[in-house]
Amino acid sequence: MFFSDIPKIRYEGPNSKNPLAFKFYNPERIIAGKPMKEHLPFAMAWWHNLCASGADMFGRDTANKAFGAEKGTMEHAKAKVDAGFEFMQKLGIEYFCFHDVDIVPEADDIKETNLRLDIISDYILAKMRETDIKCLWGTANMFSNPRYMNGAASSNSANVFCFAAAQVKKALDITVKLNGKGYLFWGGREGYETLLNTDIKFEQENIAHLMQMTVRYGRSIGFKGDFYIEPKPKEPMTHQYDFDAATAIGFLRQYGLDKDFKLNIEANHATLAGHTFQHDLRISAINSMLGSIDANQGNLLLGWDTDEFPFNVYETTMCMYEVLKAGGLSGGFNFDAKSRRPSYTHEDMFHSYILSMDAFALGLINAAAIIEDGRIDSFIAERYDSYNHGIGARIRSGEATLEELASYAENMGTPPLPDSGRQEYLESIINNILFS
Ligand code: XLS
Ligand code: CA
Ligand code: CA
Repeated sequence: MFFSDIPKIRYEGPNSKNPLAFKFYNPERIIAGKPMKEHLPFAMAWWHNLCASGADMFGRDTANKAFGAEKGTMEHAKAKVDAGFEFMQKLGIEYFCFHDVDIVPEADDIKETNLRLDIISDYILAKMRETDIKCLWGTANMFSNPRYMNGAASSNSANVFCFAAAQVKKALDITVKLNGKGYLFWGGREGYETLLNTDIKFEQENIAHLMQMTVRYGRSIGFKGDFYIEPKPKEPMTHQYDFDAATAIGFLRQYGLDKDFKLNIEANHATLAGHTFQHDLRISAINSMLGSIDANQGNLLLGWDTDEFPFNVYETTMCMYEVLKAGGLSGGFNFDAKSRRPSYTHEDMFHSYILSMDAFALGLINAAAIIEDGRIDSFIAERYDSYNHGIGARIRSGEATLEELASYAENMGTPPLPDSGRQEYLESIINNILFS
């Protein structure tokens, strides 16, 4: 036991003052026809929760994530599994996500790294069988090691491409062994610093080659889940190819990958792209590609990815509104978030998850209430009413011609003016629903 001073975290309701209890996340409470925990398949991100220790560009670790073992050893890798499963069980989290190098220390020789991955995945599998904890998705870290400085599949070096392929193959093997629901590509280094040394078309074709090979291999070993792309516009590279949801969808369609891939949308990446979180969720959903979510929030005062634990209930509300409208996620809500550097104790790890599981529970409750209330949805429906009949219906059916519309406009008499957008009225409805 690594967290012996932390009890099992239970729902105590909004009046509880117990810092180690949920105030809003009540897993069994029925919302919109099913229990909260089914709407909210939460996942623990192995890297932030069990590995990241608070180091930043200017300072060393503040948190102790040794879990009683020497870092960089297989004993430490196992201790992280033990700590992670204890952590998830105490919070009632049913899924985890991992990179290959989160779960074992990478060796100089890839064959040795792969042996370590075999050992640790056996160990994880045994823990999964003792509990009801499952794997949401796995991925290969193709951005930390210096060999990936120019990208992985987009690298100028064919040998680096092969190394990336080897890592993807093994990470996918392990994901399949752990019965993961998805396999993720986040192209952190798949981008460029300057066009003076870059052939974008060549690089994008190579990224597609790796993904196509991965789909073929994955299906050949029986992987039935979704592949995911996680868009991010920049950081670490100046420009990343999977800029946002719309860009990633265009890429997937161009290379025939859209049937096998969905998107994993991260809140902080959407805001870095100059969008709201809700925007990228909506773009994914209307293209039937909303797969999974990396649940966090950014700091809009900063220009980089801060991976904060979500706290902003307006954001979680609009996120859950999109998720409910999309009929739920085939993936889950992975807390790709880290406690702030000065929040360095083990207790802070629990406070962070309690904060955000409650924030998403509130988001779910609010979103269901917005839909139930109906004023927003009926406003939107009425806003487009001019397309339900007459000339509007002809435009929608695709029957209208440009000449017909031009002559219609010429004979209109009074020049047209659309109805008010009523944004402030609609925002007041949201507050009315949230705070009554
Ligand atoms: C980094 C990304 C990364 C992916 C997984 O910004 O969020 O953590 O989710 O590689
Ligand atoms: Ca992420
Ligand atoms: Ca991130």
